[in-house]
Parts: sequence; C-alpha cells; structure tokens
Amino acid sequence: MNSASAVAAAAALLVAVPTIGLGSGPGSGSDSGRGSGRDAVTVAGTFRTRSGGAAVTYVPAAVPEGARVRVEERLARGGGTRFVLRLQGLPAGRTFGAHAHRRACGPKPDDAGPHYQNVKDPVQPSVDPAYANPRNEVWLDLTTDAHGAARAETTVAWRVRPGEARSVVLHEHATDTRAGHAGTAGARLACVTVPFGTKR
Ligand SMILES: [Cu+2]
Repeated sequence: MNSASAVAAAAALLVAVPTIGLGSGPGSGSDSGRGSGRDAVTVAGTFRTRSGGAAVTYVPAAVPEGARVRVEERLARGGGTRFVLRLQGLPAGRTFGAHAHRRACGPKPDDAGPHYQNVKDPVQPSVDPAYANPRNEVWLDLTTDAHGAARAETTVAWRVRPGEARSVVLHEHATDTRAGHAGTAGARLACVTVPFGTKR
C-alpha cells in the first residue's frame, strides 16, 4: 500500500468505527480503537509486545503489556492543533518523554523514525533547540500518578501535514532541551500508531 492509500484507508476507518475510550477497567474496550469527532482524530489501544495492534511495547518492564493509551488530536481555532495523551496501567511515579514521530510503529523501536517537525531542521538528526522544541514538534512528556495513570496535553500553532506524523513514542526519561541534545529522551520504550493530520 502506498502512503496515499494508507491515509485514505485510515480516514475510512475513522469514519466507520466509533471512538473507543479507555473504559472503566481491564477487559473494557477492544485491543485498539480509532474514532473521530468532526474535527478530531482519536486512537485508543492496549500495549502488546507484538505490533499487530495500534500500541506496541518494546520494554514491558517499563510499559507493561495490558497498559492502555489514548491519543487525541483536535483542531483548535485559528489554525492550531491540540494533542492529548493519556496512559493507564503503568508503573506509579514514573516520568516518560513522549513525542509525535514521523512513521507508524513497527516491530523495532526505530521504525517510528524521527520526530515530526513543523519546520524541518536541515540538519538531521535534529538536536538544535531552534527546531527541536515543543513549539515546532509535539512533546507530550508525562509522569504517572500513584495509580499508574498520566495525562499530558500540548497545543501548537500549526496543523500536521497529512501522512507525515504517524505515531507517538514513549521514551525512558523527560525530553532534553539543551543544544546538541534537544528532543532526545533516551530509549524508545513503546509506541502507538496515530493517523495525525487526517482531519481538515
Ligand atoms: Cu521521540
């Protein structure tokens, strides 16, 4: 499937399948769900070590199988975009870096590719704070509470180019902002595939 038809297929799914939320506990909802409001993309999934569903964990000690994730992209007034990331069922009191990446999740952590950038850094990998910052990328770092749940949100002033941001990756620590390290957050622990930019 080429990327254009992949986007079309994702858009068709968004129309056909109602939103599935995190639900009230284990067993609620399906392995993964995609849904939409008029102006929102929503993906809910359960982390598994195999990558068949929307959400995959590469390090189950940090992001256990059965933990749940929900990502929402909502068009904001004035051309901006709001993103929300929710997690459930993770270890308590743990901080994760989290960002939108350019490619879908795959069997290997690096399959998700680099970070999505509104203005692309001509130098890759991008570790220049002029480009690798939370206004030019989608950063959703979070820390779990005593129950292992967490929520983060961020709003940027732009819209995602369709098909160019396809996932959210959870990393092992908070995102670095220093020159030469900006945007890095350690190993990739888990990933959820999200068809960002498919709402207009
Ligand atoms: Cu990342």
